[in-house]
Amino acid sequence: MDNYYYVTKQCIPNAYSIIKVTSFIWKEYINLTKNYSYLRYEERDVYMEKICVIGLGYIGLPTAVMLADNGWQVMGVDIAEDVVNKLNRGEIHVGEPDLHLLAQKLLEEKKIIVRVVPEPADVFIIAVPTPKTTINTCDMNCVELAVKDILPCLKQGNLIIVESTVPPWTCENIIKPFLEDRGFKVGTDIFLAHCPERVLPGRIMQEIIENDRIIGGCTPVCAAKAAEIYQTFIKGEIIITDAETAEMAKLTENTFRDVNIALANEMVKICNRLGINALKVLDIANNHPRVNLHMPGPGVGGHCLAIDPYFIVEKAPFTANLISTAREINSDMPAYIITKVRDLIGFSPGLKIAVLGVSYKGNVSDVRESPALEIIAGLKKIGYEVAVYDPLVEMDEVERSIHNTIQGTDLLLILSDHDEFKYLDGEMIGKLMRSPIVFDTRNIWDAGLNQHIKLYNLGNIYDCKYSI
Ligand code: SAJ
Repeated sequence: MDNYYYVTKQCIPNAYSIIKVTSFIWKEYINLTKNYSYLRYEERDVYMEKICVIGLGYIGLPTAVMLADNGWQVMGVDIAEDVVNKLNRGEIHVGEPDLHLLAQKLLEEKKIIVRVVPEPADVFIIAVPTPKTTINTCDMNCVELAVKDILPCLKQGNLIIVESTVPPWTCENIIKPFLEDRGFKVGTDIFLAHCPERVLPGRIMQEIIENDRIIGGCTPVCAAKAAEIYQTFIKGEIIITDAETAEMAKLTENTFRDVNIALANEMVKICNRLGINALKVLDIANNHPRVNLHMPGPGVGGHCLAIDPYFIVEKAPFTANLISTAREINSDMPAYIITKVRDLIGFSPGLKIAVLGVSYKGNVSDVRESPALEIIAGLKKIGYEVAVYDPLVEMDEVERSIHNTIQGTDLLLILSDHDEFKYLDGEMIGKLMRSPIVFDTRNIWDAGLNQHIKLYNLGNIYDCKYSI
């Protein structure tokens, strides 16, 4: 940047001053706005009344609920008719603690109206999924469709907020030109901001209020307008920046976590080779005040960590080496677990495995990108008989009884860290299983006094050859 200023200063003295002044205004603007205090609904800009939330999934529905609960008139839109019909019947399809009752109440009171097609509003919040494509790039279809869908409703003064996770420069280089091609000047006619969601599934209803919020405006005015919306329900700090910084910051947060978990998973592989207990190593290393290693596990799933880092790689494929490698390490974990299962019990026809947990992590019902799915499929492919239990997941192959799942099996494989699995009755396991071997990939269970159960985890798995 210094070089840029220097070159600019030498060549075009006026341009240099303009850049400096603009940067000063931006910095001052940030200082002015970052200390926003909680703004009550009545204190808001009166011309903004109605908010249309596009996409009523894990993020859109809780956002619509929070806004409606804080006085906004909310219209929720989803292209999936069954979602709209369910919500109109008061059935809440998102399994998130503390969401159901509040959502039902607001729907009943018509404070949230649900539709398939958007209608004119003052603010449009886009919270649709951005999955990855088969070549690991961001699939922008839903975002593009959402922007196209709101076009007929747009009018001067509208604010569009993108909450969906997107690659850097999406607002500036894709959405803004799209709107400007239709005659709206962003920053004067219409306002555009990226305000990424940062909430943890399982704690969405708390974190949506308490977490600090990044507001990335295409212009400072866009950011200010977006901040005004979030101030009505957010108690955390509002961090104002530009759209591309917000986009990149969001991706960086999830990438940090993915890379950290990859290091822990790689430590497991290395320690297992060296005959050292990786879990003890990580625990001791974390005792250092400046070390915070995450937990190793059967793989990284969900719709965020397993996907978002690719959006950085997509933009800088030859530079994002560490990020790509971390993704490879984490994506390889299901295969590693399958190999360890084979090491543990060998293979012969008729061997039975009970899998506990299908969701991508504990206490959620979400199975998107769940490593458990890959592990279950891989075990079946080898020829093991696999029975699956998950108290939170409704799928055809998921048993409803834990007893039936465990009965007569040769290995109990824990893949999700649900609270229910932390308190499994060792005596019951010992009695029900044909050979009582437990492989706890989440390190959540303790066999206690049940000495006859062979318990393995990612720490002592090096010691596992042919336990049967
Ligand atoms: N996992 C490990 N080891 C760990 C932590 C997690 O293997 O130490 C695994 C989990 O089992 C799971 C995956 O990683 O399979 C992701 O789980 P998570 O709890 O780390 O994250 P998500 O995907 O549920 O939510 C993340 C959060 N991001 C951060 O904490 C930086 C959340 O705040 C984001 O809003 C969310 O992604 C999102 O929507 O982007």
